[in-house]
Amino acid sequence: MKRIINITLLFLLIISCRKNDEETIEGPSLNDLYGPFNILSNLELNDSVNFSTGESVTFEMEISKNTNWEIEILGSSTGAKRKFSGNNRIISLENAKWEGGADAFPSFGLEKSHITIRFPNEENAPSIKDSITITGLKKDKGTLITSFENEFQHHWDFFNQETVNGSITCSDGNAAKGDCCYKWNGLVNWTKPDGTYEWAIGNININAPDSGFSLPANASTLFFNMGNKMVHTNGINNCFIQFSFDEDDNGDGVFDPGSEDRFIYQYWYENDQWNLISFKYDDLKYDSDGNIAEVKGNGLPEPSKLISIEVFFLANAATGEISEAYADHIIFTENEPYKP
Ligand SMILES: [Ca+2]
Ligand SMILES: [Ca+2]
Ligand SMILES: [Ca+2]
Repeated sequence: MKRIINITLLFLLIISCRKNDEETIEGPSLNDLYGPFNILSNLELNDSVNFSTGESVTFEMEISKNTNWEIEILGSSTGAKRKFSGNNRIISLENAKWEGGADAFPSFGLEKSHITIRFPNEENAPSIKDSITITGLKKDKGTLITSFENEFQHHWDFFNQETVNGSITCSDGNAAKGDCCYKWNGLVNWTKPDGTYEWAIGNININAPDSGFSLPANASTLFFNMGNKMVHTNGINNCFIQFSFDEDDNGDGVFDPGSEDRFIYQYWYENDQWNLISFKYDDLKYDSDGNIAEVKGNGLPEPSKLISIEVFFLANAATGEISEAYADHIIFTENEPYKP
């Protein structure tokens, strides 16, 4: 009896599959899948794009079949990169609309951008090359604290070891965004009086102007973001950036380290490229082990009370190496991390 039911089920299954086959008219045609590769309509781009006015670039092409395609955009002077990929026959604003962003730091500048379109699975397909000049940058969403483009502000502070240069540098092609960033470089190779190796290289205190940072109040939807690159350094476990976020909990206009919140966040070296450090401001209430952080104030991360951000570069002097690091583009964003 069981066997008969199984056979009946199998029969029904075959019938239903057949029925489906006959009625299927949606989905790719055989030509879309296996036909010859041709470009049916060529890419046509304007010479320039001004992202600051809301313009965007749409890559529109039609090819004869579904096959993998990749669009790569490369900033000629910044080296910024943006990639799109897909496997549809139609390339359009649905799958290839560029609004001026990069996949990671560095960001695009006002520059010529080289575009390459490839079809990696088609042996005889040409790679298509074009270019477009960026005449206006995309507008950042969020509250920009600084991108170090406007010189050292009078209300900031800094410290460098005697053997370290730490300052804003411009026009050396090293910024994550814009023309300038903050750079530390120097050799610190001594021990402290207690015999342990020195780690401090240099720091910068981004103090709020008298008017405050004007941040949104909700810590649970606010992200802190900064670009960071550590090079010529001591590698994994030997260098890091430490942020201190000082809050004026009682609102008297000064930070009292004995009774107010100083939240600490450490970002340890991962690689020698630009990285986006990004985290939710509210997460500062936890330490790196996920426990409630020990602070001296009310223990609540409160963006509207933030009065100073310290960016501190530390590296292990025991390695005897020159330490070099860059910081750029400190910006708060709402609901999601910054997009370079
Ligand atoms: Ca910058
Ligand atoms: Ca205070
Ligand atoms: Ca607080």
